Amino acid sequence: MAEFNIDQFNLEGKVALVTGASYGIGFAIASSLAEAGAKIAFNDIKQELVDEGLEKYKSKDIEAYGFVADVTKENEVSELIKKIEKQVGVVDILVNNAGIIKREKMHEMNADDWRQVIDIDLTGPFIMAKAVIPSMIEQRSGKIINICSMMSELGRETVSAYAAAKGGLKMLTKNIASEYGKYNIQCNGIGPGYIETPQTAPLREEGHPFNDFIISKTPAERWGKTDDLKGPAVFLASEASDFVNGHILYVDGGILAYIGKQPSS
Ligand code: NAP
Ligand code: GCO
Repeated sequence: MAEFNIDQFNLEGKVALVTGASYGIGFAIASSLAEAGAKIAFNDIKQELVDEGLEKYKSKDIEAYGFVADVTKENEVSELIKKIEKQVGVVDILVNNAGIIKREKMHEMNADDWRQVIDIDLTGPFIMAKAVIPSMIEQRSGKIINICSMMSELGRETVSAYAAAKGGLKMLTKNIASEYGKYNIQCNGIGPGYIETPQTAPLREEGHPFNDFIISKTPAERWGKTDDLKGPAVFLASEASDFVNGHILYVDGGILAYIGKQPSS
C-alpha cells in the first residue's frame, strides 16, 4: 500500500449493495457510502418499501437503484445480482444489513419463529455473500460488511434467536475473512450498540424501563443515532481498511467496555 492519502476513503467508481436499506441503519449506511462516491443498489422485501426508499434517496440527491428481493431466497438473490450487474455494475461492496428481531421468552418461542430469525439474520448474509464472492475473486478485490450487534457478544432475556444469529454472523465474518483474504477480499462486521430505529422503537417508548437501562449501560449516556454508523461504514468499505480483516468494529458508545454504573453510596 502507498503512503497514507485521504483519497483512500474515496469510493468513486465503486458499486455498493446494501440489503434492507429503505430506512433505518441500512439507509444511513448507504447514504454515507454514496456521500463517499459509491453508486448505491439496495433491496427490500416489499415494493412499497423500495419505492419509499427510492424517494428518500432522491430527496437527498443520491442516485440509488432499488430492487425487491428476499435475502433468504437463493433464486431471488441470484436474479438481484444479475439485475445490479446489468443496470449498475459489479458489486464491489456488500453490506449485509437486512435483519429482524423477535423478543419472546425462549421457552415460549416456537421453532418456526426461531428459524425465521436465523434464516434472515444469518443464512441471508451467507446467501448474499456467496452470490458476490465469485466476481470479487475475479476482480481480486471486495468488501463485505456484516451488521452484527451487541448480541454478537452478550445475551439478554427474550432475544435467544437473535443472539444466536448475530453470534453466528460474527463467526461467519471471521470465516469469510479467513477463506477469501488471499483474494484481497475483506470481510468485517459493524456491531451497533442501541440505535434509534423502528426496530428499537418499542424499547424507547415513553416511560419504558429499558430506555433508562440502556442510557445507564452506555458510557456516552445516550442512544446511538444511525449517523454514528456512517464513518465506520465508509472506513470498512474503503481502501483505508485493506489490511483489516475478520474484525468486528463495535459502535456502541462504550457499552462493551463498561461494567455498568456503580451504586451511589
Ligand atoms: P429495521 O429498521 O427493522 O430495518 C431492517 C430492514 O431489513 C427493513 O427494511 C426490513 O424490511 C428489511 N428486511 C427484513 N427482512 C428482510 C428480508 N428477508 N430480505 C430483505 N430485507 C429484509 O432495522 P434496523 O434497526 O435499521 O437494523 C438494521 C440491521 O442492524 C439489522 O440487521 C439489525 O439487527 C441490526 N442492528 C440494529 C440495532 C439497533 O439498535 N437498531 C443494533 C444492532 C444491530 P421490513 O420493514 O419489511 O421488515
Ligand atoms: C434488543 C435490541 C437489540 C438491538 C441491537 C443491539 O432487544 O436487545 O433490539 O438486539 O437491536 O442489536 O446491538
